[in-house]
Amino acid sequence: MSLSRRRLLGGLSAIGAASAVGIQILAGVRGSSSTGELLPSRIGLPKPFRLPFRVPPVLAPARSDATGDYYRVTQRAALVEILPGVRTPIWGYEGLFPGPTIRSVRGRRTVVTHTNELPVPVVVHLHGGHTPAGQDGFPADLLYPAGWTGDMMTGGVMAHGRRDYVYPMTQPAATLWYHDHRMDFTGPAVWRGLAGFHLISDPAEDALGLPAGDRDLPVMIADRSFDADGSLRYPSLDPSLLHTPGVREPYGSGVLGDVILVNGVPWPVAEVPAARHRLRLLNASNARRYRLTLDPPGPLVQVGADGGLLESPVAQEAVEIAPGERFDVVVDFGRYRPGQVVTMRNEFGDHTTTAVMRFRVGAAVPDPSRVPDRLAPAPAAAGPAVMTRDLRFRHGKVNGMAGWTINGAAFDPARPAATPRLGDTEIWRLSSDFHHPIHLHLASFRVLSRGIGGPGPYDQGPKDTVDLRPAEQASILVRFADHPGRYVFHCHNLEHEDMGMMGVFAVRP
Ligand SMILES: [Cu+2]
Repeated sequence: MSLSRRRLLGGLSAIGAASAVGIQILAGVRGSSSTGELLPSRIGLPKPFRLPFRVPPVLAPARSDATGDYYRVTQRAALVEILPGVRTPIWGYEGLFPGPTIRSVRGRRTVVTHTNELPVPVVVHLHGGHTPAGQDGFPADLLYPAGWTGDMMTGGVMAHGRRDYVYPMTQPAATLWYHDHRMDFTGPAVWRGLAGFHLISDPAEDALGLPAGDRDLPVMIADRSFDADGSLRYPSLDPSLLHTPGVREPYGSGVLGDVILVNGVPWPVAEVPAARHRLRLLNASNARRYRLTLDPPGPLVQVGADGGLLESPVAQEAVEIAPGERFDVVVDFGRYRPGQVVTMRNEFGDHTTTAVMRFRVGAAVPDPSRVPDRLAPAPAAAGPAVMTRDLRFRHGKVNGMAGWTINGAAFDPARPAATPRLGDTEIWRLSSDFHHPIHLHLASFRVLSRGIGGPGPYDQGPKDTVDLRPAEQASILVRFADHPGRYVFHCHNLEHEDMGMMGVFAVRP
């Protein structure tokens, strides 16, 4: 009785929000698993499963000392081949999409010196990092290109040409990623290629015996669309990405591409020996959600979530993954016979977006890996929550235009929506109108509940992004433990983020 009433009310409120903005948002949400609108490519697309899977190169440190490792990354424009025989201009870390993978070891400080050779300011955010505020990539802390003569934004910390991002790396092993986070322009900048993996390992994880080395595969899934000239198609109001933020309607609900890229390759094929592999699944799409399954069916044994290892492995039949989320899974290709083809599908897709990638299983080989029943200790008991905050993520007017709001307000870098005290534990009750994957910087959290039920099957372990579905409420338990200062939380549908759906929390020392 109460459940159906809740459902009815939830449905009504979603319709109410949509009717206020007309049919465009409804079109992006009706019967769909993502909030967004398909932007079709205007160029012939390759057949899936023709191109080899590749792993992004691992960046070597420029130098190391007793306590840390020092890296250099230049952000620059480049021409790359994504579609066979087609040149595509991108913006990339080291001119690559995805950027090079950075591998940190827990306890060793990591310093990344970023040089900006792009024609716009940039901000680097280490997504999932427990990072001091000044190093976190606050959206107004801009790194301008050297010799910049254009407008300058006030209210943030600025740098010219290059700056260091210093990461203490005191947190547990986890699959993190780094990407652009400039206020108002994150969506188009990430779409053009500014995203890469940053993996943290630690001795406790190494000792587990999980698949390692070339059986530990980062898998960045991102949808994109291509224009007739081979460029990445994106509906920016201002393609210079300098003055007017936002996208043309009907794409304000989110931009969905029709090409599924895995580590920058359309629908690739990986040759894998018949042994267990660890797949570090990352959804780096702007707005698309995926429901990933294997065909023929086989379990995706989840060992980790956004912020690190689960306490125990969980055999998932499918993985539902929203923008910003990571799922670490182990797939045992030893279950298949040599020569067999295993396809990773997206059950939320249609037409070209139902396929993700393929594995071709090779010969049986010795497999020393294992998936132990215990992966990580139970999380330290957080103190009792000192308060509960309600945060409502909804469509709304932003500067008189259709946009996205938190508790009715659009992003204002100068006005914190929350001021937790360092060390405090709080409950945040998040509610949605449409799909909103909500990401908190700085802190990992645990999902306590969804609606009147417990956490969902994809909410386990340490999280930094929770996938809210339309007209849903989730409660999360978060401890603001590591650093004081000014951080953001936001929807990781990047079009929503750019069009207002971001807030500041300031951790009081
Ligand atoms: Cu959103």
